[in-house]
Amino acid sequence: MFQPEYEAMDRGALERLQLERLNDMLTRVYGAVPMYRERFDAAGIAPRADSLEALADLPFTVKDDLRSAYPYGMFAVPLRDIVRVHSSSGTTGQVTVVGYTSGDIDRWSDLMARTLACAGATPDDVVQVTYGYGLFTGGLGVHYGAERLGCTTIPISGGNTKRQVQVLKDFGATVLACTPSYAVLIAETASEMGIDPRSLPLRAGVFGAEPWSENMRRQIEELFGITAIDIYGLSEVLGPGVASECSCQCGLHVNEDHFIIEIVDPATLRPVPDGERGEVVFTTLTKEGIPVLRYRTRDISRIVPGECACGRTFRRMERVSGRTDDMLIIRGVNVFPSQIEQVLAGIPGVAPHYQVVLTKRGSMDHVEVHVEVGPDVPFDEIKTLEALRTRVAAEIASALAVSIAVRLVEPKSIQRSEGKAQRVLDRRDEGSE
Ligand code: DLL
Repeated sequence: MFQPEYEAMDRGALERLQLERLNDMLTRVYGAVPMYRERFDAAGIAPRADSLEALADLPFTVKDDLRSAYPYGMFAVPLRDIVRVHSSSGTTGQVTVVGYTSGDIDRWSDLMARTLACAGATPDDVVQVTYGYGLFTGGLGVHYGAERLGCTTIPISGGNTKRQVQVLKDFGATVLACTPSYAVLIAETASEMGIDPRSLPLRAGVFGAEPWSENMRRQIEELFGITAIDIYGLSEVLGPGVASECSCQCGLHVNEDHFIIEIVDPATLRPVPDGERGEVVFTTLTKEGIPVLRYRTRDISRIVPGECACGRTFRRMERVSGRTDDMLIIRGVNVFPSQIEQVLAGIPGVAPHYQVVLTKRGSMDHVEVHVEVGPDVPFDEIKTLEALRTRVAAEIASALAVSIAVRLVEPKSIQRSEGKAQRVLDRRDEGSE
């Protein structure tokens, strides 16, 4: 552990620390952020919590609040105290901007050092940081953590996949940090270059920034011969470093000394009991630049009940199955792309590249999953292909309890991403098929 004095803290002491930090945070946002002051005043409530349970009665923050305050309206300190800005990827609309004080950068570095240590990294490791550097939080976030832990850090950023492979090999990287979909592309590219990905010195990967399934994890572990660790975070709350798996791979420990996690029912917005799925909500306790109170992430997860064998006392959240924005409702059944991925990644003959394509057929929405066949499947053998298509459709129908049209497509025809993969393609406004 990087900071056992916090990571393995007694729960009672941790909750006292959370409450103290929560009240400090409430005082700060009430004093400095007009939106919060107005919200508390309008509701006639004081910016105080007498217990952690009282948090459930305080106002939420949503992405639109940050958009309305674009760019700096929700900062809680003067701009001269902000030493860095980042912004969210803007996949669901206008980007949002977040600011960090030097204290925030310092704490973020510690949290990312924790994350890497949680994944089993030590100062002896060589970390290849393939997340994008720039406004995206992934690159610089992992970078500062790797340096804080004392690892040898390779700041290669994303892209130029052949070079990634060459550097992995020549610089002897032992830990790879990138999105899981990019990890698959790196493995494929290595094979095309005549380099067996299993022959690389890599021993672990810290993958995140997009939803991925357990079967995809096993595939990546198999492709490279490594331990693949899930890391989670979002720019509005910090960036990476909010929660991460340990080597038990049984849920992501939330850094509860810096964030309070709640899981709420997206319909009633009331907290659900531990173990039940719902929308993840975070309150930052120590962020100075842009603290957020009860930020609704739109990510779906649940608290994993019980204690973890690793000795960390921070509660765990289950891997995020998807975002409410990406959830499809197909004939009344809620479906996340990651559930489709889980099925596909378990079927031999199909590659781990897929897209869910939405179109219009007359006035009806039509959903079709496009799945790449593996390189070893003869794409011109109609019978073989039809048998594979039928199997994929049947396995999806049995796992998801709803049937979805499946189209097999040629190897390499689905667009690859060097960052977050686009799993849902909405073509409904391109006219009827
Ligand atoms: O993706 C921060 C990050 C960078 C996390 C590198 C992990 C590694 P944003 O661009 O603001 O920040 O996107 C945040 O990405 O709300 C989730 O929907 C999704 N996401 C992030 N990590 C995971 C994960 C970064 N491990 C949004 N599993 C979040 C599933 C994830 N979804």
